Amino acid sequence: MITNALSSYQFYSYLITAQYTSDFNLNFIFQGDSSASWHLDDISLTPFNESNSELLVDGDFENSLNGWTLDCWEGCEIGSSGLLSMDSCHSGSMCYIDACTGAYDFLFQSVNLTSGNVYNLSFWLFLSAGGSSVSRAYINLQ
Ligand SMILES: [Ca+2]
Repeated sequence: MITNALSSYQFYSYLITAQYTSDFNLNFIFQGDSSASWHLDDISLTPFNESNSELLVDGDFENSLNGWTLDCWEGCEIGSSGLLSMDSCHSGSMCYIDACTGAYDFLFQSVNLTSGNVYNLSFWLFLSAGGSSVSRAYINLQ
């Protein structure tokens, strides 16, 4: 879980070992308020030491969210799932920002991982306006 106080883009990188062979959902779950937006860009998931073997589609959000599924919690107003933005992106023209106020919006993509293999997940994340006590980001692969 990542909380507030990201005054600029931060780079996150994790090594993950698949516990079994299956399709997994890579989930980004954001909770925010009306004053701040989570900005997400340049997501990468590759086999360890194979940085040219990208498993994700449109991890840089330059291709119209192709490959991604968006959703929002029922506590959000209808239609308030996240969206593409041209504001304060890490690279290129577009990035993903959350839009739900007070509850959660979701962004996920399915990837197939092989049992015992190690993967490197990385992404850039920025919270505009400093956020608040309700600004949280959850990232998981399940
Ligand atoms: Ca981008």
